[in-house]
Amino acid sequence: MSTELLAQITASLVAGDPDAMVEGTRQALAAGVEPLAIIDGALVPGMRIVGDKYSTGEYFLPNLIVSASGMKQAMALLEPELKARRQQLKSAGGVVIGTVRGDIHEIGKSLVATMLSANGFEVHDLGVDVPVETFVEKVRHSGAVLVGLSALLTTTMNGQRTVIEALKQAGLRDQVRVMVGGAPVTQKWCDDIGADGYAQDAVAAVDLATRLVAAV
Ligand code: B1M
Repeated sequence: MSTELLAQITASLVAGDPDAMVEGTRQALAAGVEPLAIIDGALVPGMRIVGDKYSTGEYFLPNLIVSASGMKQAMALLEPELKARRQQLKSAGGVVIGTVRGDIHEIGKSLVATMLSANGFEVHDLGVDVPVETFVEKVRHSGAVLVGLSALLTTTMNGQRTVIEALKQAGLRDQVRVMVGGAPVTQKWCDDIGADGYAQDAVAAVDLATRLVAAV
């Protein structure tokens, strides 16, 4: 019964049907399936399948966005249940992420944040137009091992360099790895500003984050 429910949730996630996914999650909880089992046994494998299909060109960005949004809705149902049971997701590492100051583009950054969260990272999403000091303070107080900086404008890209410099000034640069991304960002830019890695999309960001955290 629970195996069937989990398979249904995975199938609706892969099919891009958030309503069915949320309903399936509700039914699984009502049937007594543990929230962690729903995450590990249905949602994460489903997101992995979607990511693989995107990587091979079978799925496109809209598929990723719909599935990520369904995953977010399902996680919103599960998080209070997890807290109530005092269960913790096995964290793959803490990540502070945001779109840099002056830039309000949110969709790509949120997609990366959701994919990281779906893959077990403890994500502190600071939102958009994030002041440099907010990144620094969050790194200082959260114990995160990774910082993700998104920028969509050529005029705001330099904000990524500014955050890296501020982390150095604060004596925190050696504690964290810095990952950058966003449409105008390139590997060359990443190297120029002294970031640790560049990912061109949300799936690549999960791979990169996993590698960077393993190297901390
Ligand atoms: Co804006 N905008 N926009 N915009 N906008 C672009 C970026 C632009 C390329 C459009 C164009 O002219 N063709 C252009 C930038 C030109 C440039 O600088 N080179 C532009 C401009 C000029 C502007 C304004 C200045 C327009 C104006 O007001 N005159 C203004 C700036 C506002 C500001 O930020 N201060 C502006 C405003 C807006 C809206 C508010 C209307 C809206 C944003 C709404 C929102 O986010 N809530 C918007 C949108 C929607 C876009 C486009 C059309 C789409 C962006 C998007 O969401 N893509 C965009 C054109 C384009 O990119 N083709 C454009 C989908 C998203 C999933 O992809 O964000 O690239 P993306 O994220 C990808 C990867 O980049 C990567 O993974 C994501 C998922 O695959 N990635 C990361 C992103 N962050 C990452 C972080 C990582 C790793 C990977 O690690 C940390």
